[in-house]
Amino acid sequence: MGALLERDKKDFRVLSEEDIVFLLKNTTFTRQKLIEQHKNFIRDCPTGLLDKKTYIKHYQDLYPEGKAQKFCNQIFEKFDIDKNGKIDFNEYILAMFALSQAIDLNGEEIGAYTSFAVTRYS
Ligand SMILES: [Ca+2]
Repeated sequence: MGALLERDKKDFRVLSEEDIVFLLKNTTFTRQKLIEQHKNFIRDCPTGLLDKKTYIKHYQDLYPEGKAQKFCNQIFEKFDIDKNGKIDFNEYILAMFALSQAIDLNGEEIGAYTSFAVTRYS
């Protein structure tokens, strides 16, 4: 988990070889898919970090009648692994992988989060 813990000096806009190796080891995504996803992620999050406010706004745009705030807080906090208040690319990919494996979230949450992610980053 070194790539997740040693972050003080990290430039979150850059997808480093260390990040790629870490994500290849911890997910089933291919190198090409990671590079493609990173381009999309940076297009939407130029700093390389997705903050909760932006995440909630995107969700509200997609589901204007939903109760976005509470739902988004739960999902966001679950995937903000280092608890710095932002989701970086590694956390995003680990979240996408976890959701693709359908672990410990109920079906409704998986459906809604996946819809958000697929719309934004595919
Ligand atoms: Ca984080």
